[in-house]
Amino acid sequence: HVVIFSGIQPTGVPHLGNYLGAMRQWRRLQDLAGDKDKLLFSIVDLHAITMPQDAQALRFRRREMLAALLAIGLDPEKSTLFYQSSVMQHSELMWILSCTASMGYLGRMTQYKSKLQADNKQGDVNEAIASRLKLGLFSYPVLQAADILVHRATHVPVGDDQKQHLEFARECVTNFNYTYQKELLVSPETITGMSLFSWCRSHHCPASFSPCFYRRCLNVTLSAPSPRIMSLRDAREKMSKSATSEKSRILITSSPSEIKQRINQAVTDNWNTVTYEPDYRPGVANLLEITAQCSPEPTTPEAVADSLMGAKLSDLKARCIEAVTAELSGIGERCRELLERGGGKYLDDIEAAGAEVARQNAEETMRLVREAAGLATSR
Ligand code: AQP
Repeated sequence: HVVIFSGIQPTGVPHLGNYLGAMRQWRRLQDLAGDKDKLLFSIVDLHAITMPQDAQALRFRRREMLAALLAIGLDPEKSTLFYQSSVMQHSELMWILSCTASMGYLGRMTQYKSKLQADNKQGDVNEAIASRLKLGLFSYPVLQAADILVHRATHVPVGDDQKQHLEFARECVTNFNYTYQKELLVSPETITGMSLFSWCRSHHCPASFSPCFYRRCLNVTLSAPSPRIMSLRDAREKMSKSATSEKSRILITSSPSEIKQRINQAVTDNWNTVTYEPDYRPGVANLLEITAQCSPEPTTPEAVADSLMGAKLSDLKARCIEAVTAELSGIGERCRELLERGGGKYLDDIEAAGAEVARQNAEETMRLVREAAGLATSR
């Protein structure tokens, strides 16, 4: 059966990019999953500390992220929700995978390279950059691979920006299984329409079989493939929690007036028409993508642009505001209410229960891994 794993860093309130690129997909998969399918969603605090974090703030942000996941509709009865640092097996497997992972491959990761370039802009020489960059940032994809592999995930729904890291996780499986001569770790699929289609076929899931989880997932993922949502200030960069300008993002807890303000202030260009040309008009293309993603019926940015032929950019912005406001309606209130419920105890109890399930699941893998690697198995 299917094991779905994904994670999100507790580095601030999630934004529209996190929501459309990953979290909404998680909710849809949860709603489609059968009794035997496992869904695990982790708040990955160990990843968050690859950048400096204040301990107190991190503790708060973990809870805040849990509240956000519940507020968008994840149900702890159906999905296992837990903090990464509650399940030490993630870090243990990371070390073991590090021993067979290639430094060369890690060095080619675009996320790492973009951090190098960001530092380079400040005019430093390479040696100084290398000494300032931390090992954790370099080996981040190994921990990400461990997160997935320790739960024997078959499918990993992530945003478009994470596809390269998923490739690396598959590489870790090959290296580990080859080194220890055992088909022990499971190679995960990135969830896109096509990957589910091939999974479905290779598992002889007949097209006529209904209700079939894979076919239903396929419909969802094909009708709304994972988009990459860009910054509202500079549409060549992705929308990000940690970008300095607050105007660059829409939080999922934003009020209707905040949504309106952000979209009205979004940087576009000087042509007062609506066309979908991502290479020449990235700011307009981003608003079209957001509008398409938030439309009640599945549609594409091209179709939204066609429906606005002859209209002005202010018409596109008005359409975008309407769609986003409807999509995010109620999330902010639910989130605030959950954070306050029982003075935080409600959230802590949900996490404790999720962490216990995740620990048991991870331990099943780790027993086999320790055995295969000749490590101590008594715990
Ligand atoms: N702009 C985006 N468009 C689509 N998907 C996105 N994701 C992130 N940004 C976009 C997806 O959200 C999931 C969780 O991301 P994360 O918090 O674990 O890390 P991130 O990708 O580094 O996200 P941020 O918002 O940019 O956080 P910071 O600023 O803390 O680094 C992932 O599946 C990601 O693909």
